[in-house]
Amino acid sequence: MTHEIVSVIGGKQAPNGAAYDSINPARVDEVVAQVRLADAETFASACRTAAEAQREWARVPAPVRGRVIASIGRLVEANAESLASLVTREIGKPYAEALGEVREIVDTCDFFLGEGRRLYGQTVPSEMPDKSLFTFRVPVGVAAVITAGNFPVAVPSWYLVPALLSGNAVVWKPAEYAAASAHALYRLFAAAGLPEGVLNLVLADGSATSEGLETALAEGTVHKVGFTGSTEVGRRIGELCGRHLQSPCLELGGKNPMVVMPDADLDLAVEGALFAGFGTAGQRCTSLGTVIVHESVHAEFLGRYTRAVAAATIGDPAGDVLCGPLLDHKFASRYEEYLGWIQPHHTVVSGPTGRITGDSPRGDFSGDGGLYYHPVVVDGVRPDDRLFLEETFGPIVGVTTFSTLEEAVELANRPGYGLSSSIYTTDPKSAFRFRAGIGAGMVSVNNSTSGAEAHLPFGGNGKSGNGSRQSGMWVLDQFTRWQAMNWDYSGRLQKAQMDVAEI
Ligand code: UN1
Repeated sequence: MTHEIVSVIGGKQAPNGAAYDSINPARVDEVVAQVRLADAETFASACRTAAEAQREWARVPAPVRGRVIASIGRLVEANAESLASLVTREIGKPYAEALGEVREIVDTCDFFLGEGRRLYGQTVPSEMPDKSLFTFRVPVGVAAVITAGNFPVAVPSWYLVPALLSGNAVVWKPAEYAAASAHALYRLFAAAGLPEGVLNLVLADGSATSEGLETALAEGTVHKVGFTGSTEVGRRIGELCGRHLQSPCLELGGKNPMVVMPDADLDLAVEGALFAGFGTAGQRCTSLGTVIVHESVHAEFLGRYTRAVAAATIGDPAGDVLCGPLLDHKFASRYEEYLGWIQPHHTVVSGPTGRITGDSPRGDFSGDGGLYYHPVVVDGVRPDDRLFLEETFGPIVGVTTFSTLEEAVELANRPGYGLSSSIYTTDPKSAFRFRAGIGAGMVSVNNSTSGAEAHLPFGGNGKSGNGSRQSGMWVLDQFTRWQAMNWDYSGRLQKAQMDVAEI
């Protein structure tokens, strides 16, 4: 069932380029789609097409644009199973999670369809009589949206839906290894009645994208870049945008801590650490990096955690498993490098590390032909260790101990990321003190570091992003700009600051 997919610009298939095979990471010999990768000029021309189409789209009343968003939500819902199956097949995400991911698109549409009838501006009192002041949200223009493949359909929708709703056109560049899922989502968006050129899909590699983006920024055909991916690439995009006086919306990596207090419900904490560490094979930007556990419950927590990890289901993501394969070859080899950080003096408490070949330890599946890795728990990770400081993007969790909450907060902040965080405690004082001290954009209490809901602000600080937020109403500040209007009906020239009425 291999099919070829190409970029779609202005509703038309774009010229073919270099070939790329998107594979099924559970069976690496299976090609899910043959992708044609566009060159830099094709990316730049998509931005020109979008800029042209955006003028008309911005004139469509926002409530009507909201109706298109409603149709997108309905279409995605009606095709949820097939889209989720494709996501599972292309990136190895367990089916239940893939279905949840599709659900997140519907949630996002549900939230924004009504925003078409709001997009509120304000009326503001003037310092002068017979004069009214207003604010309006205006679209930025064209958004270039560049997304990772670990959430190949939900995270793109966090950008696409609000950007389109608020009157922007979009050029979307998904990850090559998730191109088929992206293409399927693009088709659902297009089928909902978006005019041609308002949403364009460009399948391209990183270097063509950065070259094309540079041209578009210089030509003035891109006005906002939304990027989800690594800190390293985010930094390059930030530099590129900065040269053109633009601030991108960046959602980058994480090294997300989970603090376990002495009064925590340990079974709950173990369950949370299992899902956060090994769900999505540890490949969420919100995945758990390090458990920071109070020294008095460390031994008990570790015992229960390692037993839970040993019993976790790994295997074919089409089935009911916690942990499937890694996303693709590139991620697998990078993760193997990370595994190389584990020095002889590290204490791996979970059993074997590395690729699962042949029958799994429990004999319930064969790892042959898939990018499956053993889940790894390392105890006694020191705060100056790479394993403590750097994002690993794979199924590995470090464990370390603390004695006071202040120390736990200090450890939790130390890696310099700031995306998600979590504390397990039954004492509200500890929860609020942790919240106040942590540098992360998101804090969970008695819940996993991953699994944010679609209508809260999602995003990070430090190495996790530039403080911009996706999701919920906050993302509108990324895709609209405030325009101020004053209207003087006094019939004379009233000068601000100079003609202020006396009391
Ligand atoms: C990501 O990995 O880029 O909070 C996003 C979560 C998901 C989104 C993760 N809703 O884990």
